[in-house]
Amino acid sequence: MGELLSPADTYNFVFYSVIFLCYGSEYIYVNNMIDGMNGKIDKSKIEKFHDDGYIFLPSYYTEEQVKRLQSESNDILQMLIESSIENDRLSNRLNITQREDGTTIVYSMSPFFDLSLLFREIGTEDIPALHQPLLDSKSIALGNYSQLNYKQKIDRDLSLDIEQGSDEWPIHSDWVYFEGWGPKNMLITVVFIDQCTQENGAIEVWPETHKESFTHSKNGQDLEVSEAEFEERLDPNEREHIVGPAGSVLIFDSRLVHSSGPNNSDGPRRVLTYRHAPRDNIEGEVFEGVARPNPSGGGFPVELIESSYELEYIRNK
Ligand SMILES: O=C(O)CCC(=O)C(=O)O
Repeated sequence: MGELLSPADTYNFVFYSVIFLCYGSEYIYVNNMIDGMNGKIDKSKIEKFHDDGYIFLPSYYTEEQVKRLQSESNDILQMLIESSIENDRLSNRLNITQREDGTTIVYSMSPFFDLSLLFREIGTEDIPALHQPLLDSKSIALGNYSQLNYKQKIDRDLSLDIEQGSDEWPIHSDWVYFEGWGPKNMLITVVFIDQCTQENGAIEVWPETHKESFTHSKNGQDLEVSEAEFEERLDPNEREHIVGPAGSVLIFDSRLVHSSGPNNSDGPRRVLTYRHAPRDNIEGEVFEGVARPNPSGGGFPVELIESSYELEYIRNK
């Protein structure tokens, strides 16, 4: 005859089983959901980030938050265009080009950290929390190297000198602009203010290219992967278009090769592109989650000049 468990043993068995079911399963849960914002950065995303060089979080921000992003972008653009007209000079924050088809298009705008508390807080609070599980470190926003890429047509006559160009971004890695002086392990984080589609010029990435380095050549003011390297080492079939709804977030390693085509739609294709680096890799001062890496690489801070013109416009309104 087998031995029966004593009442004390039965109690212990039940007690420890309950403890294991509660705390054991929580332990597994905690380790699968590596403390990302809203649990969105899980282990598989961390692996993808290291393997492919990027991750994509569709609809990260709610529709309500997207409306705030859009209205902030509209207000800033209106202020910069109106103050440029009022002062009869194009704001140095704005990069506006005239395409071959005659369309005037706002390509990019920077710096913006001094113009928008909303955009600054996204860069100093939301994004560093998303980066934490990817970097294992606190990330710091590089304020003067973050920009808003509008890809937005302007219908009115600005009566200002606008250079001929295009709204395409050449095939490049961002790191080549910083190599030799910039903080290591930089990340690029793109917040979709509008839906991004192939038609309106969504960003395209070449997965895994962050593991190699590519020779770039000059194309006007931009750098792009040299033609020979493109032919030899990049397969257009491996390019991925990162399409998704407004409010989505794309995070990629600054060495990843990427580009984007023209906006052939009628609406804007706006994205915030933030540059961040781990705190330990930044030399120089950090203030409230923002750094201006040294040397700033851009001469005199643009915002210190531009804000005087912007205030003049607001005062005259
Ligand atoms: O906004 C885009 O379409 C691309 C931006 C980009 O490539 C960059 O900022 O380096």
